[in-house]
Amino acid sequence: MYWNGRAEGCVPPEGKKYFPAAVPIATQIPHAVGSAWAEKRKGTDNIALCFFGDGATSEGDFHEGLNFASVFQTPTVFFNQNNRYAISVPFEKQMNSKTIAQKGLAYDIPSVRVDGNDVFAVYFETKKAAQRARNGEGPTLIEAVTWRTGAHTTADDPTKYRPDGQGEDVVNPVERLEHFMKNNDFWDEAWVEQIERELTDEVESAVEAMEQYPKPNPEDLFDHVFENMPKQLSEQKQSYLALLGRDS
Ligand SMILES: Cc1ncc(C[n+]2csc(CCOP(=O)(O)OP(=O)(O)O)c2C)c(N)n1
Repeated sequence: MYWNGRAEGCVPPEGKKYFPAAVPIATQIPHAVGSAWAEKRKGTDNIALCFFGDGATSEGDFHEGLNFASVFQTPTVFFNQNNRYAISVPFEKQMNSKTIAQKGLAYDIPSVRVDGNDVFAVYFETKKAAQRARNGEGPTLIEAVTWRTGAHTTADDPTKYRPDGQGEDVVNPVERLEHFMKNNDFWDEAWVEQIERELTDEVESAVEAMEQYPKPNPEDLFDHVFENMPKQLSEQKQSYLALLGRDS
């Protein structure tokens, strides 16, 4: 729903505790710190788990968020997906830091760098960090080093900026887990087929349900940004609706 431009896609399903996706890079970081701090003050054992890319760590929001989390010892797990590119900008051109994890140390936040394509390492470190947060031991930063296998978006063409062959040696984490399971006799073909069938059905019925909805309302792009719409935005809205042949 979200990726089809429907505002309903911003509403978490019943019983799930998550925030809508945030398109402005890194704004989710102070949100995660604030919500974790609120939970701490309320005395619950809820924690906030926050995901962001390597590019997000070049934003002020990342640094403000980490500083605040450290000062107030909020139960926040910062999970960095370092896929080595912020769209077309490689890690090395974007920062002089050798790692993302070292940025956490500046804020005295326990920080760890893991192979992000190793399912077990990611699970183990995330679980440990969540436990620390729940125990009142404050925030953790996890840097999971991974690789973006495709383009950033449908408007992006990585062949324009990535050297030929770069990333070819990266093993897909799902395939890696499959090898591990097969080598250790955990692989059950019938079970795998059943899971694949169930998940395909689930995804197909979700797509069908989404397709029943009318097309997104173009006014939603403008209406939920400010409580009182500024003049410039209002003008943009009018001209966009006029372009679509509609009046407001
Ligand atoms: C504040 C802000 N500036 C610029 C953009 C445009 N933009 C979209 S994705 C992106 C790169 C993000 O890089 P990274 O955090 O490494 O995430 P990933 O490449 O893994 O998606 C940029 C600059 C944006 N969405 N928000």
